[in-house]
Amino acid sequence: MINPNGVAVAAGFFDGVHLGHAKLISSAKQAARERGLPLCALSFLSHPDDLKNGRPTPLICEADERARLLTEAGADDVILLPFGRRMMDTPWDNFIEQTLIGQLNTRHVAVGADFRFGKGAAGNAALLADFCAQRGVTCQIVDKLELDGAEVSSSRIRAHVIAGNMSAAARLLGRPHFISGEVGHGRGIGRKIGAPTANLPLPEGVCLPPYGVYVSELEYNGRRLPAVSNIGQKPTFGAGPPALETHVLSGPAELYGEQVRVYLLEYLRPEKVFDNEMGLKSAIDTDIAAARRYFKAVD
Ligand code: RBF
Ligand code: MG
Repeated sequence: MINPNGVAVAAGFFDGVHLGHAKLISSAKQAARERGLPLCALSFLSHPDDLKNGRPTPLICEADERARLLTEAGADDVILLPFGRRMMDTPWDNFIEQTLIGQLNTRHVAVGADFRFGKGAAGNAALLADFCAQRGVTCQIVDKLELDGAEVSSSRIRAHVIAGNMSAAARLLGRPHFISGEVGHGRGIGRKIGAPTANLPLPEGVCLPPYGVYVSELEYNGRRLPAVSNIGQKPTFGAGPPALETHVLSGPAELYGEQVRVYLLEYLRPEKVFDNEMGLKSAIDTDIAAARRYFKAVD
């Protein structure tokens, strides 16, 4: 893991890798380039609050997607450290000494102005800067990004997602919120009623928008296909396990076993119980028409 020439490190949890995180990563990348260092994004596998609170914080995205997004934002390397009792009980100065300097050979470090770290969250940006100065490590403290009169933060985005306010979430993320996973087999009912779907199980530990129907895009193989999705338990057919079902507007997509992202662009309506398949079919036809209008309008 150790890099003989040293690395620049951008440290944070980076849930969702939103526009504020992108600003931090690109500032750090610039500083790294000036020093001829690779930029490493340093984050954790699980959220530090999980241990403190004794329950998981619902995240904007899972760890593997967080790593992918950090790379897309400009990190040359991503390190996700486990966050267990030992890490939680590590004093802030030991974290700098052992992890940043000892393990990673950090020569430059960038953090957000509200960065807290170490036992009891006693470490902050000012203490980090002081300590680094004594060790010949340069330190960059990046102000939080403000947008529409408020700071961009993961917790604000989570609240938008949970409320189904997808356009507000997208504004702060710099892209629509997505759910990713491997397409599984359905029961073929969708095909029978003229709306075949690619189905994803709902990931655990991720914050979800309300059950209902959304204008969406299915990303597969680097292409984003216009679609319409239902999140829920399809109560018309006796409430199964919660799933995300996506119907691609341009035709059937056989994607069983493929890894996809489904971007949720706009909430259309709540999930309903219909008396029969005909009622559901006509509602889905209306959803498809609404999605087509959405894509026409934004073209
Ligand atoms: N199932 C329901 O029980 N109620 C709904 O309101 C509902 N809306 C849907 C809207 C769309 C656009 C799609 C693609 C599916 C919807 N479903 C709904 C799920 C549907 O029952 C399911 O796709 C088929 O049963 C095939 O699994
Ligand atoms: Mg299906």
